[in-house]
Amino acid sequence: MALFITLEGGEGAGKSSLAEALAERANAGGANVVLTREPGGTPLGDSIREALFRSHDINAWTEVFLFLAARADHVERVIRPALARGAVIICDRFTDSTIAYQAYGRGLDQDLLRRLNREATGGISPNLTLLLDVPVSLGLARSRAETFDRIGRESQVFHSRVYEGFGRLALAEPDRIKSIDAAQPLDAVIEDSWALVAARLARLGFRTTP
Ligand code: Z5A
Repeated sequence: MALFITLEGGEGAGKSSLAEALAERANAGGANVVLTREPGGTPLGDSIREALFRSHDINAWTEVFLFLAARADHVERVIRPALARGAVIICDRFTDSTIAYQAYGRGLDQDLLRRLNREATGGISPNLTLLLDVPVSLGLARSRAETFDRIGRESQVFHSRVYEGFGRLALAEPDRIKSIDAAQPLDAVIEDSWALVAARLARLGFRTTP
């Protein structure tokens, strides 16, 4: 049985750091782990990622279709095959990011974006989504020390709308989307997240005490 986990949250929430830690622990427990991200995860997805973040001025719908093109390729080449062979997939961002950033952040039609997400994924949905909840100002401050992409450079008001969007998504789907306090030190974020992931892995028969 496969397990599809996605990590979501605003800029600088700590998703990449957490993804690596979770993958390492799940691997140690004997799972076949696929660590991937969006946009990206395939050669075409990586090219789209570069185009998305290198270009300075992209129309909001152009942005949507680039994210969705990357997603459709990623699902077909990486996610669906991994699910078929029973892997544990840990994916840094997925469909919820499109709703949070393009619907709540950019103000595009949410129902239409949901329909487009369904087309791009063929209806595949994560079993578990960890939403790293960090106040916008703290997340931005963490990321400013790193490289900032085009969307990261949007205003604080934009990032606040995205934050609100993620919160609403979590309220609407409490069984799938679990909020993690990501303002804590990274070790605590990892422990809280691992408790949720380990419970799912244990149900699938994997060791969870590496
Ligand atoms: N996007 C979109 O609009 N629509 C979509 O459909 C999709 C994406 C899929 C790129 O995403 C952009 O694409 C993103 C949303 C948009 N733009 N924004 N904003 P990305 O995931 O590649 O980029 P990101 O979210 O900007 O990543 P990030 O800033 O690197 O954040 P992160 O992966 O969540 O954090 P991190 O790299 O693990 O950590 C950042 C720094 O904080 C680093 O120095 C860590 O050491 C530090 N850190 C992490 N956790 C902690 C804790 N707990 N305490 C202290 N310091 C910490």
